Amino acid sequence: MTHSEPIEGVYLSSEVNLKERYGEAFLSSSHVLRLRDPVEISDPSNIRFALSWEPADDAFAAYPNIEMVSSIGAGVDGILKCRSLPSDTIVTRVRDPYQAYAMAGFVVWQVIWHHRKMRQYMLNQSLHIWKWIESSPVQDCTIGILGYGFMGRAVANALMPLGYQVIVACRTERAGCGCLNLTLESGPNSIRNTAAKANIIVNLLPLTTATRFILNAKLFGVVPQGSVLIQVGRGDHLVEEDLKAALDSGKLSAVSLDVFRDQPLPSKHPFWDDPRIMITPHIACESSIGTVVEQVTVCVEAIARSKIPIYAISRGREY
Ligand code: OXD
Repeated sequence: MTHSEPIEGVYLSSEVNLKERYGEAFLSSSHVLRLRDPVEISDPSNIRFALSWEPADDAFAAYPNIEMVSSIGAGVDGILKCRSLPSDTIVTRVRDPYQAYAMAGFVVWQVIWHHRKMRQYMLNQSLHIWKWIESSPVQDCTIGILGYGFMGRAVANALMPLGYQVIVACRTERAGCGCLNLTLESGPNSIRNTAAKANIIVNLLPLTTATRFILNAKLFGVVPQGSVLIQVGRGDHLVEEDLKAALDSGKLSAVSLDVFRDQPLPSKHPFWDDPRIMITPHIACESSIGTVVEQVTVCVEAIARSKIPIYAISRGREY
C-alpha cells in the first residue's frame, strides 16, 4: 500500500447509513482512503479497511483482507461482539474532545436535574404550585463516576467546579489531581466502593466481558438508600429486572436511562410509563463528522506505514 494508491475500504453497519453520513466528508478530505458500500464492491479481496457501527454478525466474512476496522464512535463493543471479526484485526475508536464535552454537559444537566429536584418543580408548575423544595448542599452530594476514560475525565472535570464531591472508579491506580473534591478509587473493588458512597451514580464504563451486567442487584444493594442512577454507558451494563426491584425497594429513587438493551426501546416496554425513570433515546453525545474523518485518516495512514494507529484499542482489554 502506498500513499499514491488509496486504501480500499467498506462501510459496514446494520444501523446507520454510513455512506450518506460520511461519504462527502471522506471524499473531500481524505485522499488515503476510498470507501464504498458493500454493493459497490466487485472484488472484496481488495478491501483492507472498514468504517463500522453495529455491523451485522457476518459483516466481515466476505472481506478476507481487512486489516483495520474503525468505529465511528467512542465505543467498540458493537464491533467486537461481531462473530465474523477476525481476532487479529486492528480496531480503532474515536476520541473526540467535543463529544466528551457534550457528554459532560449531558451528565451535569442530569445531575442538577436530580439533585435540585427538577422533576418535582415541573410537576408543581403544571399544578400552579409555588413551593421551595429542599435539596442537600452541593458539597454534601457525592457523585460516583464509574469509569475514568476520556468521557469519565471530562465529566469529573465538569462536576468538580460546581462543588460536588466526585468519586471515580478507575481500573488502574492513578495519581490524583490534588483537587479537594476528587477521590479516585482503584483496584478490583473500585466500582463497588464508589457506588457505596455515591448519592448519584454515573455509569460511563466501556462494555466488556467484565462489565456486562455490572449494574445489578448486588451493586444496587450497596448504594446509599435513595440514590440516583444516570446510565450513559451501554444497555447491556444493566440488569433491567434488578433496576425495577431497586426502585421498588427505594434503594434507587430515580434513574435516567440514555441507553438500552434493545434499541429503539420497544414501545410496550414498562420503562416508558415508570415516572421514576427518565428516558432519552441514546442522545447523550455523538462524535462529529470532522473528527471521525480526521482520526480515521490518521489511522489509515498508520496502517499504510505498517504502524499501530494511536486510536487502536486493546483487543485483550476490549476498549
Ligand atoms: C459512542 C456512542 O460510542 O455514541 O460514541 O455511543
